[in-house]
Parts: sequence; C-alpha cells; structure tokens
Amino acid sequence: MRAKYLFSSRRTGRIGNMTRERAKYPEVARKIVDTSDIILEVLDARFYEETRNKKLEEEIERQKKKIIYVLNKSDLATKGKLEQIKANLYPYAIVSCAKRTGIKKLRDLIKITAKRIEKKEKREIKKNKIVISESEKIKVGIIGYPNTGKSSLINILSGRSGAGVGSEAGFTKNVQKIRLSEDVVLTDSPGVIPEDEYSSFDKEKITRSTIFGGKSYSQIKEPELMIGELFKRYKIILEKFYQLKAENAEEFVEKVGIKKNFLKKGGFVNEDKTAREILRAWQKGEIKN
Ligand SMILES: Nc1nc2c(ncn2[C@@H]2O[C@H](COP(=O)(O)OP(=O)(O)OP(=O)(O)O)[C@@H](O)[C@H]2O)c(=O)[nH]1
Ligand SMILES: [Mg+2]
Repeated sequence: MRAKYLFSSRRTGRIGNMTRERAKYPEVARKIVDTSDIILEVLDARFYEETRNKKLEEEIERQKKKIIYVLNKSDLATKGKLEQIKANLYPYAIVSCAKRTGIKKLRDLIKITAKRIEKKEKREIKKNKIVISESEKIKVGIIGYPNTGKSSLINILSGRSGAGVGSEAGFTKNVQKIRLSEDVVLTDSPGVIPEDEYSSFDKEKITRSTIFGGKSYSQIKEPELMIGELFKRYKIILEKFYQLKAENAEEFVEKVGIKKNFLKKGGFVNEDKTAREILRAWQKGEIKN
C-alpha cells in the first residue's frame, strides 16, 4: 500500500490515491473514539486551534470518554501560544517529542485519568468459587491532525520504535497497537483533517491544510498559491526570517528566489522551487510564528 501511495503522490504529483485513502480515515478515528477509554488528541502547539477536530471532540464528550489534549511540537511554539493553550484547553499536556520534554507529566496524567475510570471487573468461577479476575485493560487511543507527531509520541510513551514516523503528512496508514504498560494499551491512528476542512479541490482548504502541516510541501500542486495566504497571515515573520521587505506575495517569492539563487534559464526566478522551499522551512518550523 505504501509503495503505491508513494508512487502516486510523490513521483507523479497526483493526489488521487491519497484522497481515496483519506476518505477512510474519519471512520478509523471514530472507531478509535468508540473503542478507547481515554483519547489523546495530539495537536500542533503552534496551531492548536486549527488542528483540533471539534466533531470528534463532541463525539468523545457524547460517549462520556476522557480526553487529554497533547500539545506537541512545543519546541516550535512561542511562549504566547503556550499561555493561550493553558488558558483554553483542559486537561492538557505540553510536550515535545523532538526534545523529549513534558513526557513524564503526560504519563502521570494518563495514569491519573485511568484511575478515575471505573474498571469493569470480570467474575469467573474457579474451583467452585467466584473470583474477580484481573480488571480489563484501559485503552488509550491517539487521534489528531496529520503530521502532529502521533506516531512519535506513541514511540516515546512505549519506549519502543514500533510506530512508523514520517516527515510527510499522511504517513500512518493503518491502526497500530502498542502496549504502554501491563494494563494500558495504546493505539496509534492515521491523521485526520476535520471533515469540513478537508478537500482535494477547494484551494482555500488545501492552503489552510498546508499552512497547518496537514499536507506536505512536497505533495501540493501549486505552492505559490499557498504563499499568498501565508504571506497575508504572517508577513512580518516571513520578512524577518528572510531579511527582506516585500509589498505582496509575488514580490516576496521573487526576492527570496533571488536571495537563494533559485533561477531558471534567462535569469528568471524559479517560483515553484522557491515557494516550495519557503513552505518547507515553514512546515519544518525553521520559520517560527
Ligand atoms: N520540531 C518537532 N518536530 C516533531 C515533533 N514531534 C514530531 N516531529 C516531527 O513531525 C513529523 C511527523 O511526525 P509523526 O510522528 O510521523 O506524525 P504523525 O502525527 O504520526 O503523522 P501522520 O501519521 O502522517 O498523521 C516528523 O518529521 C517528526 O520528526 C516535535 O515535538 N518537535
Ligand atoms: Mg503517524
């Protein structure tokens, strides 16, 4: 399945297969909610509002399951963002899988939450006596926007490298189960863009997914379009990062291209290459917002 995916999206630039694959994912995420006792919603701390899936959160609430907001990539987030998170989300754990910070607090939070869940006890008859057997395992499911670090987190929590990690959004294609401790089981899942934000043709939606990391810079078709929106939202940050001033997005791409010497025949700036490079630096967090 992966080879097919790589072929269609990376080699030919088409996203047809990705769309088909993705269509299944909301179902997968919903199933995780149905079958878990505790759900970790992994968010990108830089874009914690934009990477939330409110529909799934409502479903978690409706089913009276426990949610823990895990704010990952905190190494890339500003202090201001972290303060906002503390004021707006509960319960939360601010972590960085890259720097391995906040993990102990998250573990403790999972443990505390697990203790609060009434354990279903199984009664068995052994040697003509009714005995209460070991309580059922607590199931912890992981859901979240693509590329927020769900697989990285599961690997750190489990102390193993069972879950595949990839720099491209949409890396995890199926559900993976990993045991956290004797009585806690963790389940990884593919990233899901909220249904009302997902589209394979609506340019505005694709642009937003790209800015928030849900679509990789290497997979999108028209990177210059994305820069238009990025520049509109983050002009000052972009200008500061590249040490230049621009009136609009086109001028910005032009100037960055010249600065990086990304030129085509005749000395014209290679806009596609330049725009993609800007998006790469943005998605990798080299440009901090
Ligand atoms: N800077 C930074 N990068 C991180 C952090 N955690 C994960 N990453 C990077 O983010 C990228 C995505 O990580 P994954 O763990 O594959 O993310 P995922 O949520 O499982 O992605 P999908 O399966 O595609 O939905 C990788 O390049 C990771 O190295 C973090 O705390 N800080
Ligand atoms: Mg993954």
